[in-house]
Amino acid sequence: MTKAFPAMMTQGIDEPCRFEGEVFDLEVIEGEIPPSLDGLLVQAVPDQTFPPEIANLHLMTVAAGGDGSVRAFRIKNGHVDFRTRYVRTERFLLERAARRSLFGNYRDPFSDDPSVEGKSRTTANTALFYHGGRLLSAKEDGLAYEIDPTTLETHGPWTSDGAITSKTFTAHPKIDPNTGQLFAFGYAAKGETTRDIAYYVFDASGRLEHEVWFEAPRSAMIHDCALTQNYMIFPVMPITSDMDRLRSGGPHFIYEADMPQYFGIIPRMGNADEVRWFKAPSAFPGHTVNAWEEDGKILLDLLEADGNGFAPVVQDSDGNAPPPGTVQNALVRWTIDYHANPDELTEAHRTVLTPVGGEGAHIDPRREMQEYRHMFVPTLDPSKLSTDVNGRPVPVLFNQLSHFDLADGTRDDWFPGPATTFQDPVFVPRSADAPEGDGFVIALLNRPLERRSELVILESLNLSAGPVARLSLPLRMRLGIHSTWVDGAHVAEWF
Ligand code: V55
Ligand code: FE
Repeated sequence: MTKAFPAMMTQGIDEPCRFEGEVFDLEVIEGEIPPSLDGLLVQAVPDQTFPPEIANLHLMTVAAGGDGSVRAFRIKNGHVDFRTRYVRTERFLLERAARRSLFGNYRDPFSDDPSVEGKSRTTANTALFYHGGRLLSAKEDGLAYEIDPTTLETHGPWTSDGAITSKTFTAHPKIDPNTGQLFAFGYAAKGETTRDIAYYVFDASGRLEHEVWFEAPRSAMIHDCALTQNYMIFPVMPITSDMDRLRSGGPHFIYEADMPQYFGIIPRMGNADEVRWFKAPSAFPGHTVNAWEEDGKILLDLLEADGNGFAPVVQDSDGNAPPPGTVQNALVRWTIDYHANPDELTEAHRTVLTPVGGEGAHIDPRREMQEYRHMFVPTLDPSKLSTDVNGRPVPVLFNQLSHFDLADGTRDDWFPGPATTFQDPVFVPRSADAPEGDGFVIALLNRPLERRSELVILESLNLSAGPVARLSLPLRMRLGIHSTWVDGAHVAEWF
């Protein structure tokens, strides 16, 4: 590599890691790894391989554009082994062959080197999911890539035997725990900034069962979705894309404060003419938390922010973003009657369950598609921010792990001390028949001032007691995106 990374990409602990390899038997520095834990914690990490060679590097490129790297922790018999390896996307292989960056800004083909025109731009860097015996890593701008859960080798893009013709595939599909079916979609399915949505249902083995193409009301991000017994729901976010803006060097997404919130709803096996678009007062939907049906009505729980939830990496059309700490979010419940409600939903259809101040909630997977009680989510307590020796703020995303008991209306937080920031945790039930929410929360904890990372394991229903095990990692773990737990039944012994 003959160039240095730009300053925007070398800010402390989050500078590119660029490392592939393994660490056998991680060091336990406190407590004991629960011996019953058996599985694989996998995380998708954007990790730029080569310095971008473009003039106007966007913040979204820095935060979310990097090559997908898979981090995996194999936990079994009271030990943890670690591996990390890049996804061999088409893009990764092209850049590696050239020994330099060929792709430019986030979802902006106009900023690429002409030699890669028409090549797949996806980095598969956002989330992993396990379905039909396959571990898949996805970013919503391209197809998902299949990864070997032991070696982390890449088997190539997953097309379901050629059946997936959408150019894109969500990083957040949903699996019906009862049938094993996979419900997925791609937005911008006919190419960047198109309004086309491809909706797919796959059987438990990954064979295509149902496919519907329809159009969204706007060309905007649809990052997540929700599944009930009878419906699939698509919350549209108020960050829009536009081909002319992209062509003239602008960012892929801008935030539109006055855009309504839309929920697209299709019956599971429905057709394009059965899609209903419900319009709701302006808000910024984050990740969904759960959804189910009661008395024929859809109950949709999601995190919702009252402003630009992607600030500062996404800005409004004037280039502005609200200062940190000014956008609030909450767990809200929408109650929607697909048959009886008018197209315009109101506050009457929405209940605020609790303020949250965090993102990326996890529930007990055994409660998906039904009423649930426990939610685990990393949160930020803004009164506990730190400065370094020069008085500069320590960059912290989430400084607590929080458990919300929705039945009691209580919360339990673990604050690990000053200048610490959590990555996306997982929840693991203690056993197949343990009560809801009883198990472990496992998370990476970064210490930016020390450029060090730890893996912490906590009792899920007693987070404030602190970890039952703390492991020290000999490598810096730059901020990744989503973590997923794969049960040990699906993962071979590594060693
Ligand atoms: C997100 C992350 C992405 C992306 C779109 O966390 C949304 C949200 C890492 O890439 O492409
Ligand atoms: Fe996400």
